[in-house]
Amino acid sequence: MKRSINSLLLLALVAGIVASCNNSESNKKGDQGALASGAAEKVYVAPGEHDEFYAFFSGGYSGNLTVYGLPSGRMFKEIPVFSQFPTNGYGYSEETTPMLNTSHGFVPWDDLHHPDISQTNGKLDGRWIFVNGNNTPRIARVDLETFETEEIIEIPNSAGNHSSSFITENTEYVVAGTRFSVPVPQEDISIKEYKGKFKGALSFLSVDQETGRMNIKFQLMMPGFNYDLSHPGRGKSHGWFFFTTYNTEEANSLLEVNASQNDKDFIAAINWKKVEEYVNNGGGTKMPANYAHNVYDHGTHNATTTMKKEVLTIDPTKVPGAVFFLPTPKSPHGVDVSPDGEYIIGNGKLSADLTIHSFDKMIDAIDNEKFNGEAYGIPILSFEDILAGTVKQAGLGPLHTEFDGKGNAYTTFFISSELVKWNVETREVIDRQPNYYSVGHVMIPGGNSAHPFGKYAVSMNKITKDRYLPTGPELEHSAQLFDITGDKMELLLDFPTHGEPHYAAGIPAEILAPKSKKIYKLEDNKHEYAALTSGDTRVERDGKEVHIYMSMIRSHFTPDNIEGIRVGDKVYFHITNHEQDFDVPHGFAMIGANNAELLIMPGQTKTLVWEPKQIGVWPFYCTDFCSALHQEMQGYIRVSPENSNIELSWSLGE
Ligand SMILES: [Cu+2]
Repeated sequence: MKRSINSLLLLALVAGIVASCNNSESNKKGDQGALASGAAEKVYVAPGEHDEFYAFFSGGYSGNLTVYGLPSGRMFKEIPVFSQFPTNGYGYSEETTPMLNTSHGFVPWDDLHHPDISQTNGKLDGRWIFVNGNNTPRIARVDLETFETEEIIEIPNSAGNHSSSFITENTEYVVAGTRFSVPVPQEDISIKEYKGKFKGALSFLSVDQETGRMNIKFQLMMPGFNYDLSHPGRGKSHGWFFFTTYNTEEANSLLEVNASQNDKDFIAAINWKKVEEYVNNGGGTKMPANYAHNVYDHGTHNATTTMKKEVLTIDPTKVPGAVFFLPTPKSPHGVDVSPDGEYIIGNGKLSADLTIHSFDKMIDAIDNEKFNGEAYGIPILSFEDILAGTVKQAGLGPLHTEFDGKGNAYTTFFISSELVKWNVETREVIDRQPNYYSVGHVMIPGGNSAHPFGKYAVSMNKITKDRYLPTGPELEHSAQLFDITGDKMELLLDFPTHGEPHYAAGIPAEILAPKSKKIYKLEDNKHEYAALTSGDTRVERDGKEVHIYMSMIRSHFTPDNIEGIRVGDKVYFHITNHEQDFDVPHGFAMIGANNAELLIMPGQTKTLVWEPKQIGVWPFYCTDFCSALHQEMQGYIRVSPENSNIELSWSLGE
């Protein structure tokens, strides 16, 4: 019977059948009626009032992180992380381009999947949010005072950095697990040699508790499966990390069929405290590597890149008691740990049932060495020994689970497009609500911590058709907000999200809002090219390089007229914003610059490079409407022929 359900599921997946995706008439009836006005009141945040939660959504293939308010669904900000962002010049200014350096060169894009907020004792502390770059494996740290990307570290020996970036309950570690296994070290071999030769690196990045700085402490070199998602243990399971696998078949072609053969794949249970102890005692093998570590400094307003040359690798069979496989049906995607740390929920995307493992039973089986075989020397536990229970036939295509902190779990079902609420102890389904359509992740603020804020659940849906006015063949993806305070979930709101929303992380506004930075103090500006007073402004020539030390304040640049620039020069505009007032950035754009603009925060210095190719008198201007005389905030640069002897000069108010 199970086999036939699995084959049906597989068929549905392969054929791309999306259930309940097309009946807009009945949907409209379902959404409205008596409750519609009540729902509107629950999401209404009156003009001038603030939302209760911040929600950070991954932008998927936009490479960015977007910030929304809940319950209003209003978008507050887009934070550039892995992609160049013309809106504020990130990845274009001289100060920020180093953030996008990698061992493959400058890579101004990535596919951002899973945000996770830092924790202390299993509670969200709002210091940082970590996100992963999936394509060119990277982990970034965004500071939650400035909402700016402060650090990006590349992950060597990894490919498709998908089971990332999740953190332990005191932010000791951020993990970066590979989805694709690859030869380690990379070599020129036949792809047919996959089985046994490819490795799956699971990287543990330590986090400095003062600065947030990351460092790859060790990489576990696991068998060549696909490591899809991960979650930390907490409470009694603190010290453990759990990763789902698929393709335990180690197929290298037509995975939709060939990686769906085994009835069960694994959740890899990693006792990271044991590995850490092994490493601290000198264990592991240092291996040559080449990866970029990019750090942004808020004092100098500058990012720097360091290329690292070594990484510590661990053979899991050398650390007894540290790594085990938990058999889990079937091609599991999400793995989610209950707030108390006891239940490890594996969602086999080709299984009709949800599998709930017991941490206590797992420890008992390990202590009694009740193993049921091994894979590449790693003990496999027996499914029956560790199973706490199953949620039977809860839906089709389970993906992800979050918790409300009141004993309930909320699981998304991609194929049957629904959110299902069930009781963690009794495994009984309590409620189900349709999603519009093809839901991926669900987020409850604090849902990946020991202390969720179980008021709202947000589903992130892959398909949006017929929910909004059409905008050509593509619609923005969609999030749906549910009130989860009652027995039944209540759909309150649809709102669009930018790019492809994967995971999201939510946090009460009262934790973040009071510490949000309002200006950069000018006296703390340590930028080497800053002009801290208008007296510091000047223009200097060094061969063909010209450095303009410029300042800006409402509503002029100092200087605003510059002569003596020549065709073939490389002109650096180093511009310091002298405002010391909240929310008064100025912009800067130069005609003909093969670049974006700059957006410079109060007290900050940023640099734009311009290589003039044509003689003439060329204007620049402020791009951010800053005052009644914003249009007057402009200037000119005279460009003379390459061989001219016009003297360098600059002026204001003459
Ligand atoms: Cu301005």
